Amino acid sequence: MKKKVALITGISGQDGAYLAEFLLNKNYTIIGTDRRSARSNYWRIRQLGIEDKIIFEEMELGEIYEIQRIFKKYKKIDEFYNLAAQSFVSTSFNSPITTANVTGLSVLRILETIKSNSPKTKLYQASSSEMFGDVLEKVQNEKTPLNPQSPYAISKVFGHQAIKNYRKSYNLFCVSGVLFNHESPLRGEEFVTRKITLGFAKILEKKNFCLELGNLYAKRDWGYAKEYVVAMWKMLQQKKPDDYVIATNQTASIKEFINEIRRLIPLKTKWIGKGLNEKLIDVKNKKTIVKINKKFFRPAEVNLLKGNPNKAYKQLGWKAKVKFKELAKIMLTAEIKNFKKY
Ligand code: NAP
Ligand code: F7E
Repeated sequence: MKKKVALITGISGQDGAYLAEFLLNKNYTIIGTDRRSARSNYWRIRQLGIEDKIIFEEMELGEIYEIQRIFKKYKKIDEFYNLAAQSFVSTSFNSPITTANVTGLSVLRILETIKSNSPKTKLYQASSSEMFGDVLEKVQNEKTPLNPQSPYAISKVFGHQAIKNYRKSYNLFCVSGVLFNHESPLRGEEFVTRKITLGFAKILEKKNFCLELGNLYAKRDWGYAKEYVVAMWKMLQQKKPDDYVIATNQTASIKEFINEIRRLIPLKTKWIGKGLNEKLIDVKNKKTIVKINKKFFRPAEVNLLKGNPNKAYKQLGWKAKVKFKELAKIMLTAEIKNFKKY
């Protein structure tokens, strides 16, 4: 049987790396695309030991001609996973137009290219729980109304609606995975879970490091990225294209995530103070190890996310095994191991 060909945009990101690893194990040929950059950014792929197994292509998502060029070059692309995005919510407030172009409009460029050049290609779009924003239902599912609170989330809503529209209008096999936060040791250092695990590894190592954070009380439904990429693939193996929520159905605040880390480390710590003066201190020497910095607050916050993944369970047979407590352990353990290595 001929090998299936999958193209992954955003190959250098967390999900791109895990998805490539997963599909390689399923014997796919992988074309990984990224934007031109002066620096190679393949540390995740190298860490997974799969760099030699991927065909890398430069593809500027801002140019429809670039996407068409890749389709002309490869002729048969069975599955297209669109994971590239300006994915950091904070940055989207400072760069809203770039975010809308990359994260939102690119989806339309890809859809138009598939419609005209390769209508049999199946498309996965990386939608996001951020689209629920200031939530209109306590637990969010595929039918929950969207109420985005950032330029990032607005851009994702655009992509999400474009997928639905092209599926209906042109009968394309295109799906959206509405993924809730998913983390791992390969998470970017700017995202809060990784910032916390890296921060605590530094605290344990250097002793005089202080971790500065923003809003400790926002709640997220945190899962493990390695499990979430499996759901992406499953969505493209269904008879009919559809959208799915992927989540753990558990929610916890940033403070609760830190409290989980506190249970894992050999330091006696205590929360003191309130509001901007809230701190975590080392009980023994009274040093501050976590403090609040206003600069990490967002102009508009998403306070609560909790997903209902029942549809994915029933139709895809997918269920999250790793919940946030185990995730904290996986991430901290990897962080400490990395510190020892270097
Ligand atoms: P990530 O680690 O931030 O990776 C994003 C990828 O997009 C990187 O490969 C990055 O390339 C690429 N990218 C950024 N700007 C680009 C541009 N202008 N042109 C082309 N590529 C660009 O994100 P992730 O966590 O793997 O997430 C994958 C996708 O799922 C994203 O679309 C994200 O928005 C979405 N999502 C993520 C989560 C989550 O919790 N992780 C949840 C829901 C949805 P560089 O290396 O060059 O920067
Ligand atoms: O923030 C709060 C912050 O940046 C989580 C992306 O993958 O998931 C991610 O978006 C929460 C927010 O992720 C800091 O205010 C407090 O409430 O880790 P984050 P995110 O914004 O939820 C969704 C599903 C995506 O689609 C996105 O692409 O943590 N928070 N203090 C902080 N956040 C950061 N980054 N840094 C802090 O110091």
